[in-house]
Amino acid sequence: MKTSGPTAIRAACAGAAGVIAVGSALAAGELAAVAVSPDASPYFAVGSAVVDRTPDGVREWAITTFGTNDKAALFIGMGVAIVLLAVGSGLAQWRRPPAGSVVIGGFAVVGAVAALNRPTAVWTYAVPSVIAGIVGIVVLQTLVGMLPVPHADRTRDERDTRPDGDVESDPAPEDHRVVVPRRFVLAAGGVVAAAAVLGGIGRRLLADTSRTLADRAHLVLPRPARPAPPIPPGVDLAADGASSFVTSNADFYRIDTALQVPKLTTGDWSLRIHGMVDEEITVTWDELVAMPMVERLVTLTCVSNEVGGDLIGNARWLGVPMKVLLDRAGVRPGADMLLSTSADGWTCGTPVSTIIDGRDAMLAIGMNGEPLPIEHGYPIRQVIPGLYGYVSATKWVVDWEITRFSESSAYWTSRGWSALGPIKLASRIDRPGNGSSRRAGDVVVAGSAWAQHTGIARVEVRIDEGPWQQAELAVDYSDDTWRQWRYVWPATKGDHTVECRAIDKAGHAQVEDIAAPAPDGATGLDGRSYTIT
Ligand SMILES: Nc1nc2c(c(=O)[nH]1)N[C@H]1C(S)=C(S)[C@@H](COP(=O)(O)O)O[C@H]1N2
Ligand SMILES: [Mo]
Repeated sequence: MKTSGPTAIRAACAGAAGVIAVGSALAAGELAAVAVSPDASPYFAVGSAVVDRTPDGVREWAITTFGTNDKAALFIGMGVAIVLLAVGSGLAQWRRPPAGSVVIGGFAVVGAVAALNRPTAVWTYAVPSVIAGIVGIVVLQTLVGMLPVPHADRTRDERDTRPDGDVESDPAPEDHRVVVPRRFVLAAGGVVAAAAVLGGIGRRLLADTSRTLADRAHLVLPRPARPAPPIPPGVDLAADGASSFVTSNADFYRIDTALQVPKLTTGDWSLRIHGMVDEEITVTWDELVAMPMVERLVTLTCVSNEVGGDLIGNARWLGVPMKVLLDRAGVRPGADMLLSTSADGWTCGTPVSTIIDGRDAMLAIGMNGEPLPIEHGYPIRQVIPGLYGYVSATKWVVDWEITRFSESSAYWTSRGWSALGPIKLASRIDRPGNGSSRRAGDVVVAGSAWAQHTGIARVEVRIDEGPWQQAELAVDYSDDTWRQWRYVWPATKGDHTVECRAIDKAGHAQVEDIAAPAPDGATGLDGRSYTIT
């Protein structure tokens, strides 16, 4: 049919109008959020709601598949979903007005509800979504209103012969000649340009970390009253292919629920300690940095780390023992949980016993000789040897409530993860990489093993599920850090598998049965396949 061409083109324009309308709505939402809070941005509020509500299976799949790129994957996924819905709203508005406006209004409601559900929300968090909805609907109605209605391109003959004699409104005269009105193209282009500029300004202001970075650049870390023991030679087997003993800040894994990083300064920061305490106190930055500092190397691990995974890192932390602050407030008898809260509302429940039992549980302000990087918790975070990050390592920490496990739960524990999260004994092969091929002869296999706060006593390796053989251990640094190992394998031609297991200083061997990370950490042996030629 000769009229299908113009109809298809106009449908495409309606779809584009939907995308432009939704894009302008998002741009308006970003700009409006500048006046409220980054967490009030409709886009990020919905993203955070998705993060908070993702079912466990999906989350594990996402972390396994995308690792520390899980946030990028979420943004791409949301982008695709939004574009599809936006095209749909444009087409709906064109075919059956005001259906598309209803869809955009629905988006705005979802945004507002998501924003109001942020832990830090006040009622004004809804405002950016409302503004976004209004802008989106106005743009959609304006642009789609400029397109000839779906049936306007039928010829007069076709319309005259319709049996019910229903006569559609006459299209404007220029519509007979022009498939897409010029003013639609002009208006669409204008809106795109305005949305790109204003939305871009909004996004840049929301993501602006310059105040925090300037504060960080001026921060001079105090000297530790108790420095970390020096690292003796033989601790690092990086030359053999094991992960380097100290992980640089740039290489340190990052895991958190923060789609937008909290942007605090030392001046903004204070820590309120309340709940089951003798005296409620608030600690300011100046008070904190006047306290004696300790420096320790501690290996952090994420509970989501798969067997053989890389959600682990070892850094030199500088900070104040958490016990010092608990003692100032005075923990009342019966309290067994420290519920810590981050500036963005994330929560974490830690056994009080692990803070007062003498281990180096600290409120850290330094990481590898620098102030904490923003994404690792600037200006301050918790580090507790022996516990997975989700029950110990609160970044951007601003609030401590002393409470009881029987009365409170935290972010991950209310999503099915275990209340207690001691790190499980584990080991990993770092080199050679899986699937490598090597010449027959001596092949050096190197890796790491960890059992934080217990320590690694032995690592063993087996070839093709044969007998376990002793690996050589690196010099022991401390029970709170990982320990590297190497094994010189007299490799013969053919395809082989190599597996490792660790034995801790309490005499326990690594659990070989395979368990997924949820609810309290993965178990199983790490193995690699090699081809020897
Ligand atoms: N505020 C905040 N702190 C947090 C988290 C979070 O989501 N928000 N995640 C925890 C988890 S699960 C881990 S494993 C560690 C990771 O710390 P890193 O990103 O510095 O490696 O941070 C912990 N602290
Ligand atoms: Mo984690």
